[in-house]
Amino acid sequence: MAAKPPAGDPVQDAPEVGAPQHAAAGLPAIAHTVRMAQQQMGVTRSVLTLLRVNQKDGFDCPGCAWPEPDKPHTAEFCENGAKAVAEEATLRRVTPAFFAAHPVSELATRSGYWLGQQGRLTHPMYLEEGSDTYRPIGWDRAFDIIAEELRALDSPDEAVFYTSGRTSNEAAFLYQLFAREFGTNNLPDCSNMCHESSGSALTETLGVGKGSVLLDDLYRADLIIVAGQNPGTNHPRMLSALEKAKGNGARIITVNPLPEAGMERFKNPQTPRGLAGGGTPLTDLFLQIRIGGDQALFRALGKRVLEAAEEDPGAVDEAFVREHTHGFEEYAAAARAADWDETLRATGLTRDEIEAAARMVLASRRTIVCWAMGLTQHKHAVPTIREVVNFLLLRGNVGRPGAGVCPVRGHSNVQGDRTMGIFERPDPAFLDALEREFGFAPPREHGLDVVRAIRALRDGRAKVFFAMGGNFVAASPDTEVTEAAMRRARLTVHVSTKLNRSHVVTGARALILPTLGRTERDIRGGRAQSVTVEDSMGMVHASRGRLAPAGPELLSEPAIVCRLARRVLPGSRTPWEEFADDYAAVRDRIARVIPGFEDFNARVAVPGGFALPHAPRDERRFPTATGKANFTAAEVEYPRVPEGRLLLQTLRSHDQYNTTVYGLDDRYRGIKGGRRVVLVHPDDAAALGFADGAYADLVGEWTDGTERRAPGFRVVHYPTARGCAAAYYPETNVLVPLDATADTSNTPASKSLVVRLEPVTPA
Ligand SMILES: Nc1nc2c(c(=O)[nH]1)N[C@H]1C(S)=C(S)[C@@H](COP(=O)(O)OP(=O)(O)OC[C@H]3O[C@@H](n4cnc5c(=O)[nH]c(N)nc54)[C@H](O)[C@@H]3O)O[C@H]1N2
Ligand SMILES: Nc1nc2c(c(=O)[nH]1)N[C@H]1C(S)=C(S)[C@@H](COP(=O)(O)OP(=O)(O)OC[C@H]3O[C@@H](n4cnc5c(=O)[nH]c(N)nc54)[C@H](O)[C@@H]3O)O[C@H]1N2
Ligand SMILES: [Mo]
Repeated sequence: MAAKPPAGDPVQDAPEVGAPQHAAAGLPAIAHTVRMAQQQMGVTRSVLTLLRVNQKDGFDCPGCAWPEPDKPHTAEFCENGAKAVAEEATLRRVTPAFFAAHPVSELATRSGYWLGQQGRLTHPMYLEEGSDTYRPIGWDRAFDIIAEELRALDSPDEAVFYTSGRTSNEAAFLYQLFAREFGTNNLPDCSNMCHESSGSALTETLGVGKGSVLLDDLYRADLIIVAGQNPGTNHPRMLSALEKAKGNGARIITVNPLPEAGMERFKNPQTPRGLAGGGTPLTDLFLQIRIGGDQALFRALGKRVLEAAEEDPGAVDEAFVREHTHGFEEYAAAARAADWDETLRATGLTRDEIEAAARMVLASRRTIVCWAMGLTQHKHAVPTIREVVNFLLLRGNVGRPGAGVCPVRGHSNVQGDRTMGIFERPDPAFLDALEREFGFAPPREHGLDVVRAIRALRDGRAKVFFAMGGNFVAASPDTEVTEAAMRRARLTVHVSTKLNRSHVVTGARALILPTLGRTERDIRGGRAQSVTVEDSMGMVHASRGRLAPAGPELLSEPAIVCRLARRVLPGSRTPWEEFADDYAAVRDRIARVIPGFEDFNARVAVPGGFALPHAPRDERRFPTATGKANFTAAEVEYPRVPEGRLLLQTLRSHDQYNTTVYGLDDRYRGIKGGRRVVLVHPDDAAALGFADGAYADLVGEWTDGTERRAPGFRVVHYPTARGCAAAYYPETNVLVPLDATADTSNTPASKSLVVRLEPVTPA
């Protein structure tokens, strides 16, 4: 077996491995922040910029969707928020001269890390059919090309309009309006790959596809269960909230196949104890679950609650169940029948561990469950999240203080984009409201989500792909299939801040449209404009950039949509010119179309913004088909893995933001200088014959007999759950079959892939 990466390894990757850490943040986090920020922005700009993050008169952090506390610290400090800011506020530039020197065929051989490190895009660029080099192009000409290709389509449904979750409410509202006036609901978004399973499960069971807790509820909870989430890396500010909750007496159960440092101990860099002392231990009980075992776990906890109610009727909140829920009997029968042997097989836990968790559940009057991608990206993700709801409903833990469901969103405005109508299956009431307000007949047929859009491109049923942000080619599953699908398009267009893989795997013609980031001043109609965003808890607030734009050619996202709309829809009665220059006018329309936004401009002017209404949280009203909160009684599912195979999850390192790689380290997991690593339990690795430091290809085995290969990974002996493995995304997206998706939500099942390791022999 090779001791070094095999020759021809596509990425310059030489991981060094040390011991995983047991605490997050502290002084090293500050040191890393300062270094990364200065490399990208220089000293003065770093200080000025970082002081503005998440302040009431500043910009919303382009990092995650975790809410701001009422009184943010002067520097509401977060290492990974700072990296996201530095990535955007960098002083490096990708100019027309850069493109002249680097043909597309060359850029296509570069790693995503290298592409992103080149800096901010400064000019609209055009790749002519048959050409290998992007050339600068004027905005008007760029819009002409898009209009030309859109008009040449046989049907508006041959166009796809993708959105990534950084887009502001105003831009998102205009964008979906444009797509629908053009005539299609083909509005896939990153949510389709992210929390769609949460939205599907919560809409069906509670009537609202969003979380039901506010920050204050976390501070009041007795018990917080964090399942399938790594907040130390992906939502670092959540650790401060958990620390505060613990200070108020909450207990925490962590459910994860990996022991994540951030959930073990938090060294709050804002407190002396966090900087110098040992920090705060967060997790009281760690359940090291097998990948995909969560539905079985929550079913077993429900079973224990029902059994406890036989002695203590108070164990089940009977009044709540009677008054507010539907389907209890059927669920209770299924839960009582849950089989312990199967539960232990599915979860990989011991009976004692589950009993310990059940005691904590029964001792808690107010319980919250938080989750992220560890629950949403499985074949049975939707029934898993429905099971979380069952578990909470039993003890009346929805719609009262200190209790509820808390799906923790990813992108900073992914929740707001959906509220604004970025959805391929829009609610008819929303379309009715658009029709009334703008006087056109919106299309009613459902559009394409991410996976269906890829199939449509692959099969030639979609011909124009337009992306409002994101990196579709790298973020999507089945990289080879997706790239081939993209290359079949007539035209691909990306509104972007940074160079990425999606700019170099293109349709016959391609455009890059450079746009402003969150941190930048947006002057339109002679005035500094602000935009709004909605965080993971349904709080809406304003965001205003302060930095000089990365270049004079950049246009804001709202302005791009408005100019495009006017060019494509010359007869449209929508006042696109007015909207482009006055975002408050857009907000006035949002206020008239979307419930909860009444008086939008006035309410968002208040520092801190406002909370959107949430019927289950505010009034225990459940706008579901039954008018009640629905228990569901699905069969318990869990992944079955053949002998000699592992179940692979694809996850994030500490130095990346989705497809944007900031650096090659994963500090908390003890990995340095490389990303092609696969974490395997030492006993599994030994049984398979892989020493720590050996190299292997990851070979995915899909149910239809096809295989997919990701070459050259260093095997790292790591304390993950038995039978499980972990490796970083997007390098492993090549292993995710396009058809491997969650039932109902159609989210790629990128957290449960059956793989075998094949030894790599030195070249
Ligand atoms: N710095 C930074 N911040 C980010 C992002 C980023 O890339 N970088 N991405 C943003 C986005 S879009 C999102 S969606 C979020 C993602 O936030 P997370 O969901 O925290 O992201 P992942 O790295 O995918 O981590 C998944 C976690 O679930 C665990 N897990 C995997 N499978 C299972 C399972 O079957 N059961 C259980 N119980 N646990 C499991 C993994 O071990 C891991 O701890 O973060 C957002 N914030
Ligand atoms: N295997 C695997 N695949 C996954 C996941 C996984 O866990 N495993 N996670 C999935 C998840 S949760 C998500 S959310 C998706 C992410 O999918 P995407 O949202 O499509 O991907 P990002 O990497 O976040 O997009 C980065 C690009 O966005 C652009 N950008 C950044 N800021 C702005 C801005 O303000 N405006 C505009 N217009 N552009 C901007 C930059 O050009 C940058 O290169 O990936 C999914 N894919
Ligand atoms: Mo996400």
